Amino acid sequence: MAKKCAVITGVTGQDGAYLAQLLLEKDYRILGVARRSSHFGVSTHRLDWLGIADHIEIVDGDLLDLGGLCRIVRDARPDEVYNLAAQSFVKTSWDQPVLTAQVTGVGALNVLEAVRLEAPEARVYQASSSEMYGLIREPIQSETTPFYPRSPYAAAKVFAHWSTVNYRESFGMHASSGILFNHESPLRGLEFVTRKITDAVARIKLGQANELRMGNLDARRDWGHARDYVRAMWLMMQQPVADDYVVATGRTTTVRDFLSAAFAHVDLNADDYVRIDPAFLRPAEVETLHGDAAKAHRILGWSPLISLEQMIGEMVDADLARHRDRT
Ligand code: NDP
Ligand code: GDR
Repeated sequence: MAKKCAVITGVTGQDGAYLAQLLLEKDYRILGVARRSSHFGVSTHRLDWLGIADHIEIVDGDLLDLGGLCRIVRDARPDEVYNLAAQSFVKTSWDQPVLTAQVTGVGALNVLEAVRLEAPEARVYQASSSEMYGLIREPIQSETTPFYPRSPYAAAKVFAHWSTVNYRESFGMHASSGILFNHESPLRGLEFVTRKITDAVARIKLGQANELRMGNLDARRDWGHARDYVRAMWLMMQQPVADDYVVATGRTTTVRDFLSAAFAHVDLNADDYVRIDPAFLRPAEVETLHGDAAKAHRILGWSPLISLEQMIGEMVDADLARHRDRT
């Protein structure tokens, strides 16, 4: 039997790397879409970290370029297309709102349109986000909770989400949205709060830094592990009927408690090192998120396997190893 083929946009990002690893274990052929820069080659440091860079075919492509996406889909005739690419950092979206709308919003529509035109039987996964709930309308958010976006990023994701629903309903495409709550790992970008913390904890422990400047410590997030969450993406693509699913742990934690746990992992006290810096506050905040993944449990048979404590330990240990290697 021919191998299944998957196209992954955003393959150089956190989720792209873990998803590629999962699909390789399942013997897929993987085409990873990556945008060109002036530097030679593609930045594959996450794929290298997982030891899988040589097993992925990288193709040049940008979410803003519909023609290029059509070419990729036409040539590959994929079974599954995972749209993980985005301008994904919420805080930057206030500085680059139009770019964020174009990449994170219209870019997703470009992917849907490329599949509709060139391979309409292919199954599409859209990376929707719990940020869409924003100023929450219900204390625990499920697929039926109304959206109230609080950033240009979240507004763009709402557009992409409804475009996905609309292509499913208009054209009968197998297009699903995973409304994923925050998920982290040692491959998380350094600008996101969890990795910023674990990286700083490691440097402080090794005597390479002596403080950590932070924004709103009262924000609450429902944090899971990226490795668990990419499994949910794949499960959605295996269902006979496309649909939308919340993916979350059902546990919500403050940034302050995450900080305490990360410092405690190396026997330090967060209060001795953390300073509040208004530069890290946002024009509008998402104060709290708490997901209800009952539908994913029931229909996909999905549950998270990695606890918050295990994840924090893994992230701090990975950052300690990275910084030790540099000294
Ligand atoms: P990352 O920021 O780690 O990765 C984003 C990826 O998008 C990178 O590969 C980046 O490429 C690529 N990209 C950015 N702009 C373009 C473009 N114009 N054309 C092609 N590729 C582009 O994000 P994550 O892996 O954390 O998240 C994956 C997806 O899931 C994103 O859409 C994010 O918004 C969404 N999401 C993430 C959650 C999380 O907690 N991680 C939760 C919910 C949703 P490059 O390497 O060149 O920068
Ligand atoms: P978020 O993630 O905005 O939820 O989006 P991030 O880790 O950036 O922020 C989480 C919360 O922590 C607070 N915070 C800080 N955040 C950062 N980055 N730096 C700080 O110093 C800091 N101090 C406090 C923030 O205010 C916020 O409340 C992530 C991204 O992956 C999105 O792409 C994805 O859609 C959502 O998660 C779900």
